[in-house]
Amino acid sequence: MHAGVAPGQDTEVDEALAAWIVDRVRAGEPPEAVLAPLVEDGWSEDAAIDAVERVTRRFLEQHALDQGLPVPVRVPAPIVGNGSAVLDAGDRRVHVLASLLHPRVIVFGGLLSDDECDALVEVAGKRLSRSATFNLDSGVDEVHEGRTSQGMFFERGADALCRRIEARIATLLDWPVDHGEGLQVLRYGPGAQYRPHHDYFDPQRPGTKALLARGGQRVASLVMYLNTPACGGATTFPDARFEVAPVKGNAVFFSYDRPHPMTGTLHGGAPVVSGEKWVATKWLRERRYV
Ligand code: PD2
Ligand code: ZN
Repeated sequence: MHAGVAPGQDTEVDEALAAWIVDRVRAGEPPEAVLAPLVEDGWSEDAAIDAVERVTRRFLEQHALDQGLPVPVRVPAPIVGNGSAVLDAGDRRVHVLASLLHPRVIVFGGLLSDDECDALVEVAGKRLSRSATFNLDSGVDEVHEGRTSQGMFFERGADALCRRIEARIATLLDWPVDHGEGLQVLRYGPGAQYRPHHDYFDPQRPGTKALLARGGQRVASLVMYLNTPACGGATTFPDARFEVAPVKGNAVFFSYDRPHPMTGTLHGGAPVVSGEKWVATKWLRERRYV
């Protein structure tokens, strides 16, 4: 079968075995097919999984470095067993309405109740100001014609409602509450939009270092729709030619395992044609966000 594994041997992976694992993974073999021969050779299932994950991660890291690309990191993801359409988010069951592997995008149904949406709009509505964009060259927030919404930030854990939603998101995405930024609420009036952008911080820009010191990169975004606009306001993913219609209580999640356009997560908020659009955005960081 392959070299380097003696029966009963548990966690040692020699070069020949590592090369065999990488070959199988690169050939697109499913995880079971890579694990089975190891288990047959006397590995425990846990040790085999650990070895395959370790070798694969090391290969991906080296491959990224060789290509001059940022190294991929672990990202938030719902625990989806057997393609289930309903997920347990702790205090609420959330539907999976659509799922794309590349870019990694999931549309959730019923993440927030109508009352929760209304309450966020009510509280945030009193504290809105014109949305700014952080300029990574100058290090200051600036108003930008590509972003014509109004918005405000809650501190993480600001009130009972924020804490409840944060805990639900943490359960749904299997990512600790303390790795998340506070909720941002945005209001788009007629004609307002958010031109396509990436949510991660560009590693090449001078202002990025200071932002990374507070919890590392952003690795995922969750845009929750707090109302259903009369017309327009979809969240668009131009690379995937995919757009998500804003529907009250639903949400679109996307993750990016490295700060690079290859993740395909360029996205924007299309102009609102009539009515208004309200969203709450949650950004998740690699590490504890302080
Ligand atoms: O409101 C949206 O649809 C949207 C689109 C793109 C929000 C964000 N980005 C964001 O908050 O980052
Ligand atoms: Zn965005």
